Amino acid sequence: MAELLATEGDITRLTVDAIVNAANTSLLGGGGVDGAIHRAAGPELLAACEQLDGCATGDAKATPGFRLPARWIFHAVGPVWRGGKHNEDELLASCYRRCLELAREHRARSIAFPAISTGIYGFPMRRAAEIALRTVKEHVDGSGVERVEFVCYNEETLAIYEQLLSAEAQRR
Ligand code: AR6
Repeated sequence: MAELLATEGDITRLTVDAIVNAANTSLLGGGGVDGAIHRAAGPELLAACEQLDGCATGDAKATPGFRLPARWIFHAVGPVWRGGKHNEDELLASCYRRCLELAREHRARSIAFPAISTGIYGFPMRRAAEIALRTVKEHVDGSGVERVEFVCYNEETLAIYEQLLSAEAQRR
């Protein structure tokens, strides 16, 4: 089983094989982590994204990392939270699963995820974190990924991930 850990910080600064972006269906940039990634990666990223023809919700597409320390960016499109009865959980899980598939295709052995959909898209944090951890645990074996980092943008998010990870460690 791969190492799973939670850290606090800015995902754009991480030296990992792949970072995940919380993008929108246009893949042409936005606010939040998407804006930060486009600023840090440089204008070549937008040019690469323009070639991708958008991305469906629940899916993910890869580009190089350009000026980032990370080699790849996997642009995942999470669901907008609409109360929880519009397939949001499944679509969010699908983002994590698709990113692990992209990791296998691109031979990425380390990957860092932000908390997809929990900012501008309004997905409740704890529910999103549970889905993130469960989906990664289900699909990481066989992906070739050895290290998964859940990057938390604030202390509250970190506390949630750490609690879920330690509960998991006790169960094993
Ligand atoms: N590093 C790590 N996490 C971050 C960073 C960062 N630099 N910046 C924000 N976060 P959001 P979404 C956290 O809003 O909810 C964009 O406009 C943030 O605290 O970035 O999926 C896209 O273009 C939150 O926990 O993404 C879409 O239109 C998490 O990242 C839309 O926002 C995700 O917040 C996507 O919304």
